[in-house]
Order: sequence, then structure tokens, then C-alpha cells
Amino acid sequence: MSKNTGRIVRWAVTVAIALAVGIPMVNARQNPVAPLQPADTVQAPAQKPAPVVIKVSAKKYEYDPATITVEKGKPVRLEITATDRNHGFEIKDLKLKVNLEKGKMQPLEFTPGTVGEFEIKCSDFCGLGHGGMKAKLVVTAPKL
Ligand SMILES: [Cu+2]
Repeated sequence: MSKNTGRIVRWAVTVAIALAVGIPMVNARQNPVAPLQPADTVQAPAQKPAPVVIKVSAKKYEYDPATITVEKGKPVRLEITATDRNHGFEIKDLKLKVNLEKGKMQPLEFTPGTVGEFEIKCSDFCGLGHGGMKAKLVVTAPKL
């Protein structure tokens, strides 16, 4: 065995020992942390606030309520039902749009991010008064 071979063997043994000792140490360090993760995951959904539910009806050529008032940052769930025929419900400025099938409740969930007034329009041609079938979404500043 040459001097070099001896050095390489000694180096290989040192690396092997370092790995054998090092890997269990890394595992030991990670394991105590792992059991905490499921608890974190369980807590997260509980913190999500339930949306404010507002029922809206649509018919030729109006929405009821005609003014829907919501609060900035609070999740909202509109439950919209067209009562006389198919209609639509669109808030262009907020990029929200749903088709309403006659008699079938259509949910629309969103969280308003901007204070202001936004026009709601029917997006499904429903007759002579279609162009005037409008309502208003009012987003107020969050209450403290
Ligand atoms: Cu319409």
C-alpha cells in the first residue's frame, strides 16, 4: 500500500464516520419540531372568519336589495336568486360575474378590498328593460 492510498483510505473512513454521526444528529434536531406542525395546520382554518351572508333576488328589471352595503376587508357571500327568468349579476370594476339560472340560488363570494360605490348590472339580456337592470354595491371603510 502506497502512502497515498493510506491517506485516501483514512479520508474515506473519516467521511464515513462524519456521515454516520452527522445524519442522526440532523434527524434528532428535526424530529422534535415535526409534531408541532399538525397543530399549526388545525389552527389556521379556525381563524378564517365566516362570510357575511346577504340574500339578493333578481327579476325584470331590478335587484332586491337595490343597494348592497358591505365592509372593506370582510368576506361576503351573496346568495343570488333570479325569480322570473335567467339573469346575470356583474360588477365590472371588481371583475365579478355570475350567471343566474331561474329559481336556482347562485352564491358569489368575495372580500371587498376597495372603499367606494360599484355598479351592479345584469349581464344576461332579459328584455326591453335589461339596460336599466342595475343595483349598487357600497363598500364602507372597516369599522374599528
Ligand atoms: Cu338582464
